[in-house]
Amino acid sequence: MAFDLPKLPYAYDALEPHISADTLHCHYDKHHQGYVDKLNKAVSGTPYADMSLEEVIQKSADKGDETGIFNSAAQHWNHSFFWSCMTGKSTGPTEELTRRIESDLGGFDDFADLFTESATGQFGSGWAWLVLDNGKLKVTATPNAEPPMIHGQHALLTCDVWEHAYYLDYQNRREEFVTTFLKHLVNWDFVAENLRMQGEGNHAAGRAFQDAQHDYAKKPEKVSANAAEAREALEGEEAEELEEARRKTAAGQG
Ligand code: MN3
Repeated sequence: MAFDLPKLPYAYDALEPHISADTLHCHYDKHHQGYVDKLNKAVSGTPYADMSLEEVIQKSADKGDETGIFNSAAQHWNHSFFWSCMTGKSTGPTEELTRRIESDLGGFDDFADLFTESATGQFGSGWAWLVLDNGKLKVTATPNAEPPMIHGQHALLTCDVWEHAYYLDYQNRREEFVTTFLKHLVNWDFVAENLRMQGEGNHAAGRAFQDAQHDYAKKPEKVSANAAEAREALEGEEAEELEEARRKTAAGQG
């Protein structure tokens, strides 16, 4: 099964004046499509061709001779996630998010400073993230294609700080791009949904939600239905297995 480019969740000009249609055409049509094409070519005829995108990323990470596959797969995942992190109708963080940002990061202004510092402090190409790490919110930056999942963290929000993400609109002013992103472009409903689904800290919810994220990129109204399905899945057999695993971990056997 070939990997495909998810549909952009908005029109090319929906993020103007903060991100131009020219940037989105170049970034989505050329860069993201390029990663998908390279990935399909590289996995063709290999065991990777039958894996989910997340499995390809986890299994190719840290394998020296599979760097090409890892980079294309991770960049495909990162970009699919990044498109959903933005909206032309950005509001502020939800109540729950505001509370968590306050308790884990000291408040929204501290979070914004930290996120901007991480994004501008990332030398060369990479990504700035808000992640859930061991149940706590954390701000990080990763180099090149690296996604938080390879460190066992759940991505909640990201900003692409490769030059191709902002150079047409902001030239070398990365900081201005990132502060504009935080102020005008973040889809806080998407971030809140990520927090709600992954806060369980378990594999099944994480996987089900990642599927939902792909659907979200294709069809925004479907995300709630998929999130509900993910929660229901936890009430069946998987929930029992997870409970058993949790008990073992708590007893120090896990
Ligand atoms: Mn990019």
